[in-house]
Amino acid sequence: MNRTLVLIKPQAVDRGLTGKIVSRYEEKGLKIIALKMCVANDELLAKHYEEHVEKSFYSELLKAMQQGPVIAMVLGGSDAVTAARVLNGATDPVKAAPGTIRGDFGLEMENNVVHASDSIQSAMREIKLWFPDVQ
Ligand code: 3AN
Repeated sequence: MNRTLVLIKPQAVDRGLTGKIVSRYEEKGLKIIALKMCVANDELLAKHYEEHVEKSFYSELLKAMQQGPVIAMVLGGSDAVTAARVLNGATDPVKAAPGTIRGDFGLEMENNVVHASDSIQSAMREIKLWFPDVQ
């Protein structure tokens, strides 16, 4: 049993996909431990994407992540980190397999629908950033 941080990105929220996407995780068996809707500020995103801050695509990523509210969730379950990554599919939605969230709902790298922590360590770090009050 572990926990992971999932974000539904602003463009997907704007497209009205929140319910469908949340259902994918719930139907898999992952439990929602915390959930909120918020507009992420520069500081939070710089910490969240610390490995990307210096990269050429960061300003586009920042713009995409701030074009509206995100849905942030803590999901828990048996190997939740891996389960959420597999449900999400490959980072590039064009290459993501059909049946995955990105494969079914995304077309552009900058708007790849969802985020999920890539390791248990990242999950612990990201959950603290987005949900400082969740134990
Ligand atoms: P993942 O979200 O699958 O772990 P990361 O951590 O490599 O992928 O990338 C974080 C986010 O940065 C992606 N979700 C995507 O929106 C964006 N991104 C990554 N690589 C690129 C790229 N080459 N061009 C544009 N955006 C990118």
